[in-house]
Amino acid sequence: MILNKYLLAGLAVCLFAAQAVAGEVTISEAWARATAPGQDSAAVSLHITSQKEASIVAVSSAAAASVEIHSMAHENGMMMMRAMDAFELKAKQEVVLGDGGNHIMLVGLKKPLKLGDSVPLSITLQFADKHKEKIEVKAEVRSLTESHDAHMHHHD
Ligand SMILES: [Cu+2]
Repeated sequence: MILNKYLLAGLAVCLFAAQAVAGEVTISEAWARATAPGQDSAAVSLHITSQKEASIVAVSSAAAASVEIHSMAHENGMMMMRAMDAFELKAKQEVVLGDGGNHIMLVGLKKPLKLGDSVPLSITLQFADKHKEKIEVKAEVRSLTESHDAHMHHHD
């Protein structure tokens, strides 16, 4: 049956969607932690490398009402998170988002993130010459106890 064939082709694409390459930009190791009951926001970790200087100007996801890029900074002895309008990427330098530092935040999750789910993200980059590129990536949902980054998220 033709329909089945298309569905299978779709699945095969998803298997390696955790790594996305669009022209000059490589994104890998995209993942999010499964949410705890009542949690309606979640951080997404990923590695991103751009061959040219660029900035992340927008992130969206069908899984959340909005997606923000958060910076982390120590202020008056407290760890503060702040939404950024754009996140700069230097040429050929891998940036790790989420590792207890700057991260992508899904705000207003439409449903809890469960182990084994994948979260679609669409990341828009703008280059120095003003051209924009949109990259689709799927973040794999790992278990709640995944200890990749130790910091806890407290919004509000
Ligand atoms: Cu955050």
